[in-house]
Amino acid sequence: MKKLFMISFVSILSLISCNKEQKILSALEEYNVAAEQKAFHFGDKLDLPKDVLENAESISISFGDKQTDNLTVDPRYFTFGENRITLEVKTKDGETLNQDATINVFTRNPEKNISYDIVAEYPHDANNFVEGFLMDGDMIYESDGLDGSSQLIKYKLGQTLPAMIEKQPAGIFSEGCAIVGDKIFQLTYKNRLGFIYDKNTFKKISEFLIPNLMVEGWGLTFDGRNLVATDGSNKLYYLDINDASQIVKILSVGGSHDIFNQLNELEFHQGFIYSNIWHQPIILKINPANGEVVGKFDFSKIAKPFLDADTENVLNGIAFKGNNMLVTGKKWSKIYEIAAK
Ligand SMILES: [Ca+2]
Repeated sequence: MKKLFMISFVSILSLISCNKEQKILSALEEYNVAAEQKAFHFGDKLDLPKDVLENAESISISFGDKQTDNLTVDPRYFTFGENRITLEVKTKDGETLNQDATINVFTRNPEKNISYDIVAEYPHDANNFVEGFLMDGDMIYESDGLDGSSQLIKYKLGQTLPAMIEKQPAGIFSEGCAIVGDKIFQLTYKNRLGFIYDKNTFKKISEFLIPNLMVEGWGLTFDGRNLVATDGSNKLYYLDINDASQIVKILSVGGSHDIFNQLNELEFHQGFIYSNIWHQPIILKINPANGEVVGKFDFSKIAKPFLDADTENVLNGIAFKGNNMLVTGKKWSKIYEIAAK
């Protein structure tokens, strides 16, 4: 697991013209070393060293687009995960010292390990590099990736032969998909494009540009109001269903010990967002009210034979069949039906 308990201060602009300023800078450096193992939580004070506080006329935190003089990890300014800030220290001598810092914020409550039973297994076409996966009625809708084999398919759960198939041109690498009414939205990985298909005919209706703030296109789901997308970070991007190139809001996801930086395939179910993590056989249960990971499924055992065959054949498919979860992965020959305990 990726653990980032790091806080580092890098001096980018300073007027090291007197001892006091050198003292402040070395105090910050010492603080940096001491704080390296520290995990921050909302409400924590940024306990800057005495030498800094005593010699400062004022200290503020800049986030680039916003600023505060409250030295607290305030959720109005900080998000879960990595926060890149600049500390602006105005000394009593009238000098300004700017210090870049990274503050990593975690949830206070540990996520619950959710136990489960495997209640059924279904076949899955082992040629398919699954990137988007959902169930609607008794049909599975699936978006498969890789250049040259990207496609949108639908098939009845229990069968592998598609009832409908839309092969996509070489050069397109398809990613997550979601159904909104009679439309299927589909993301692409690095093509900066999304597609909208008619759910019933698979006829392409239109395209949209993936918002610039998203690094890449990864997972996609629909929460009943907005599309929700991932881009390989710990962020959920809420997109407008009437213009999916518009971001409605961004929510950072946080764990109690981990920064889950590679949220991938998604599914919204009964008020929660479920996400798997790229190259980890786990699925997170996320509270969309605040981004907290409240639960975690460990699918190491079912993922193992597929990963043994190829380390890229990772778990990457979450759907719901009633209250049971369906789980599959890239080039997996099976879909597992899971009942949470
Ligand atoms: Ca899904």
